[in-house]
Amino acid sequence: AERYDFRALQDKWLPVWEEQKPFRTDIEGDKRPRKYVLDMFPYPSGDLHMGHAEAYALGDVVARYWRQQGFNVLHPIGWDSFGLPAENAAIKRGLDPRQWTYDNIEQQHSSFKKYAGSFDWDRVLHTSDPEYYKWNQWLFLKMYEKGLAYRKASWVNWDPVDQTVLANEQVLPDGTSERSGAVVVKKKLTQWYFRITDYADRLLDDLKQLEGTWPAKVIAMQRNWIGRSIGADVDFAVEGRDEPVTVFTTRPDTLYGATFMVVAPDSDLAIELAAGSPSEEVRDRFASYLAEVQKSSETERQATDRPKTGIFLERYAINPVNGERLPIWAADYVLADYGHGAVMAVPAHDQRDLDFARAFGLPVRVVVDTLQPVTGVIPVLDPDDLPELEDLNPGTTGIALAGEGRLINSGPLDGLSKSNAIRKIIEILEAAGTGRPAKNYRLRDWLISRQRYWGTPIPIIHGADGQEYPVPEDQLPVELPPTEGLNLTPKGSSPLGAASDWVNVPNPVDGSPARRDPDTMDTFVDSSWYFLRFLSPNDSTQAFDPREVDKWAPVDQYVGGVTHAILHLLYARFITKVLFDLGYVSFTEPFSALLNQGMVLMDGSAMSKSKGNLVRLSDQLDEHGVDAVRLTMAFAGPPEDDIDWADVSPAGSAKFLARAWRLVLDVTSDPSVNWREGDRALRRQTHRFLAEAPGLIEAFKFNVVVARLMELVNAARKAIDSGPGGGDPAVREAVETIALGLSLFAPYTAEDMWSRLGYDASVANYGWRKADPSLLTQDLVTAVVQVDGKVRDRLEVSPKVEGAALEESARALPSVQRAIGDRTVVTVVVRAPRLVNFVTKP
Ligand code: ANZ
Repeated sequence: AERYDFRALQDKWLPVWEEQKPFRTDIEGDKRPRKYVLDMFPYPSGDLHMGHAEAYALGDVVARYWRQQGFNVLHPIGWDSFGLPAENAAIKRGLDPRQWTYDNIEQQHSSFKKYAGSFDWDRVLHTSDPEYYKWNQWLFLKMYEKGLAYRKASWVNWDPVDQTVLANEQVLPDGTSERSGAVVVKKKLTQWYFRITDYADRLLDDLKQLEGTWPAKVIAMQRNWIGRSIGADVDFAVEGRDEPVTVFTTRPDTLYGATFMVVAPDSDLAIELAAGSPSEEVRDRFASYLAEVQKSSETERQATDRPKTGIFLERYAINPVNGERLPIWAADYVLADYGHGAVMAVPAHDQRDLDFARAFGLPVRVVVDTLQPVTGVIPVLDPDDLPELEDLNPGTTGIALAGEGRLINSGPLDGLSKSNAIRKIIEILEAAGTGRPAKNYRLRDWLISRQRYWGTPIPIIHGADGQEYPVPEDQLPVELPPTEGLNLTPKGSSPLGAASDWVNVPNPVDGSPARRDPDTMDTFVDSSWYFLRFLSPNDSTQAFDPREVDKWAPVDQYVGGVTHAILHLLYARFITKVLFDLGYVSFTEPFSALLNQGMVLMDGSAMSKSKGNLVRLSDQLDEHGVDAVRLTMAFAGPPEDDIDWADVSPAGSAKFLARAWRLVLDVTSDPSVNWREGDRALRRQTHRFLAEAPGLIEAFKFNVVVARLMELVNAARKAIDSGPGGGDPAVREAVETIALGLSLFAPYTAEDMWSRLGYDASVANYGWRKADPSLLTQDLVTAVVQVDGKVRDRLEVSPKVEGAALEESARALPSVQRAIGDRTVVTVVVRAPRLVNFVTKP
């Protein structure tokens, strides 16, 4: 007999799909409802790996499912092909980054095809193509016009290994670079930014629209990243300075408890205040402190368990409500680019301030009595056991009183609760012109310039007059110059600055000598809008075609790793809102639903070459076949969970696929059979699968669907071998259903089964069959009820009825009661579900 041979199936069907393009998205005249299913596009670093294999297998289940449900599905793929790894690889190997990038793309492209992703191969895009990045430049110019792209000098995260700036999002919690692993330092540079902070409220508030369709974890991460705080700005006059210093506080109610002020050492304010200090020693100590501070990361600076350091600047601020003189310190726990880079320190009620006050012997004044309840019932405690406020003195205990209570030592605020005190103090400050309500965000503007070659050139020309001149739109794209003669080795300024033919250009306004901006854009710009480009990838006249956008966008289902929970998703949400404001799209959220797949691990930890636990996808595919690997990914568990490759069995998957495939060899009926004549028990199981699988797929319970398929395969095999046989119409019906179900997970096997079952077109485009409701209700069987061996009645009962229940129902029948009369029942014979016999004697 024929054997299941996955290699033969792959060789047979790949060229057929290549030729027939079953997944080309028909654009004109297709009346089906549309679904846009998008997998996060890959970075072309080497060949596909196990992580890709998982992500794209799961995304493909969703795409194939909606196609099967009668939707016109757009499922595109492309490459996120600019970026540092290509450039670093190029430097190491002495290649052009283009060569490394496009070689890898070619390899991944053919691997993807073999992996049978149901992509529309006519829509491929690469972000490093000038035809693509031209539109990054267009987007930049649109944002520049609106003041959403701007340049400023500021302290930036600097990766000393890659010699480039990093976005905050690229600095790991331990202060190292996500890219190179180096400890990130601060450096002052003039850089391009996108004004994402203007959108902070909308980025936060619109998360509500995504509840239920995005993982709750991702929503929470976005919310924390944006980090909105509500409070007040308070102005403090500073002795010897004309302008007051403003601080942001979330606790203006504690203003009477402020005992000193702290400024961020790396803020312009601190530098100015130190320069104006009367003591030369202070100025020197400040300078060396600043140098020290610049070596530490923001995360380190905010760590609460770190000993507090700081310098007293010998300057004084005046508390606007009581005229007290507050010493001004510079300390690194205050950050330069949050709020105003300065805080009013209230050590009694803020732990960081308290740690600092205790380290430097500064006064602590309690202004909130946390023992006085604010609302609700007073706890019934023995008055003698009540602690005294003095016992809780933070100056002694070292524990700040952060809780609620009533205000004390606070003049007009005394006796008020926190929220009433906040309201009252803001009123007082506003009346005096020394304060106002304020909001702050953890989110900073998006730093988009990079001093590297392999990215989108920023379309700005710097005139000799120091002004910025946007490159006129009809001169886009500003193409990257060739690498010949350029040294790509990182050195802190862009290599493009040395491309003299490229960088020296006439001023677009008056033709005078001018220079191009040499920086390139963060590649997160490229990926912030690529989902729109897929809708008209070859349009040379616009970034995207609004008619196609109307048809397809936003993305119905986005699939990708949780590693992108913040960066990419936040930027894409931001750019979508910008495009909405500019009138280019009519929606404000790019991705209506999001599925995060887990990671593929090995023996409990992430795979890596250095750990020696790398499983090569190509080896797995050679050994088990594409379908078995894909099926294993779907069967391993809920998609959001990690898969430990040591715990799963691709060999088991391959065996199951062979068992399923062999069924077609034993189907001896032809496609014109009448289903209704088939074996009822097998039909019931088939139709239960048809009824349940769609809901399970939509709930992403892919593993459960695979388990049900395994049961159905067993049932069909049993029907063939020891039931009604391979000619029964129900066997054909079951096996066709198995092929339809398998087509979501194991496209080669399913396609081959389908064709052997007598169908010409691809199983992927056949559709789904509706379950017959009459086969979904439970069948009843007839139980015969006898008295002394004589049939007295019949009962319709479930085939699974229990003996006792059957006996009870039988005994309750009037016909049986009548037959028994006043005789005594001595024995009851019960053969559930078929028979009950009451044996009596007078
Ligand atoms: C006085 C105060 C009293 C504060 C109190 C808190 C508790 P979030 O919630 O993170 O927004 N702060 C303000 N600017 C800062 C900066 N640049 N670097 C470090 N800390 C800064 O925190 C806001 C609080 O963090 C502000 O409220 C301020 O301390 C501090 F019992 O002001 B608070």
